[in-house]
Amino acid sequence: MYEETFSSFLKGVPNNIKAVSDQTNVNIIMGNEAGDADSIISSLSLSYVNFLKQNDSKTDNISVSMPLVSINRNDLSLRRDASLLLDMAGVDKESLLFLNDEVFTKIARDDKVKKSVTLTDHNKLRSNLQFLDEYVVEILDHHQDEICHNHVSGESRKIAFDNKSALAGSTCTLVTEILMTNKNLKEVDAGLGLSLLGVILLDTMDMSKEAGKGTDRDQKAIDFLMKHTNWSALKLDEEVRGKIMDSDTNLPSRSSLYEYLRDSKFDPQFWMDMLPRDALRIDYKRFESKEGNAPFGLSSVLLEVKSLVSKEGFYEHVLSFMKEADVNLLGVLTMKIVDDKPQRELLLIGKKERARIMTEYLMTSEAASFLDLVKQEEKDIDDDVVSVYFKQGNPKGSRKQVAPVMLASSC
Ligand SMILES: [Mn+2]
Repeated sequence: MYEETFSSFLKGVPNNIKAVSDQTNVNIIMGNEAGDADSIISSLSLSYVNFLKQNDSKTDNISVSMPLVSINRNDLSLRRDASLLLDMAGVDKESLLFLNDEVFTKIARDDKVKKSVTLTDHNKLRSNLQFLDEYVVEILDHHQDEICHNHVSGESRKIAFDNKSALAGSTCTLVTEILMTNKNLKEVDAGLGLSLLGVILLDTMDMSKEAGKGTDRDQKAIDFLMKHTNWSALKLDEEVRGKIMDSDTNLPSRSSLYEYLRDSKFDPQFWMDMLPRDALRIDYKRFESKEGNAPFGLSSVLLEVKSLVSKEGFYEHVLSFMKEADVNLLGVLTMKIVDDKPQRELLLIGKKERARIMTEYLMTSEAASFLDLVKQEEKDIDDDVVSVYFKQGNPKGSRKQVAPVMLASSC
């Protein structure tokens, strides 16, 4: 009997970890540093899906799972979509483990603790966790392979990315695929089904053709979750139920669920009220060459450039953010939905020479041409720093496409 639900399983994790003996391996499962809904939910859900599998094969529990929310505890409230989804799934957010929790930092830093690391939604440890390299045993991702942790290979290295595009719009699709191979599974736990479905819909923009994110694999995962989840067990308050469930079928309405989550994430008031610093760090990733050279940062922001730069103290926040993040080049990728289509812009801020070389590369190189960037304006921020504003013609070019182009420029 597998009474453990997604939410009760997660609630039990801190106690499981407290109870580990010297012989037990702690499997840390974590998403990427941007810590978006996909990163958070793929880590939590993979942990539970593994638990279901382990229960089936009746192996001894020599490994305990430690799913991590890969951001600081106080930052979850900034991830509105993920936060809402966890609430709807009945997950107690307080009992989750976060990047800055001592439970994690102690285990990560203590060489005597037996441990392994599974990366979801990224395939290269963030720079300040590189010391965990030797412990990485598994990768489940849909970003371009950065060819790191090369001791992880074969079945353990699942990277759904090929030729400039992701083969799955969401890591949660890959988690669902693992669930689909579990032959003994009779139905999918309601909280798990809702969490996975919600993220896949967010990441593929409800399989929008214009956005070009969703693939056949995402479609299959969506169909599987819709059909096999025990939706009747979902405990929702009446207001939310009215918003996301179809009252005739008692199944989630895909478009309503998607819109509800999307609106929470894009809420213009939420973004307008936010400090510039928070807008930059809410969905931020740092990149560097294989040799650790030429680092740059990319922040995804759900506001137009015009509104973003009009925030009070924007450029002061940018300069101090870049200093803290230790990068002298920062790209801000903005997106706004207009008529169900993403509209994208890029604001490049950096040391004059570097920003200009990068601008030149983005405007003229073959590799960058598919992004269809058109330079609008260049402006000095101070004696050393310049900002360059572009409109981006290609609505499909998100960070997943822009980052490899900038990395390849080696400028
Ligand atoms: Mn993802």
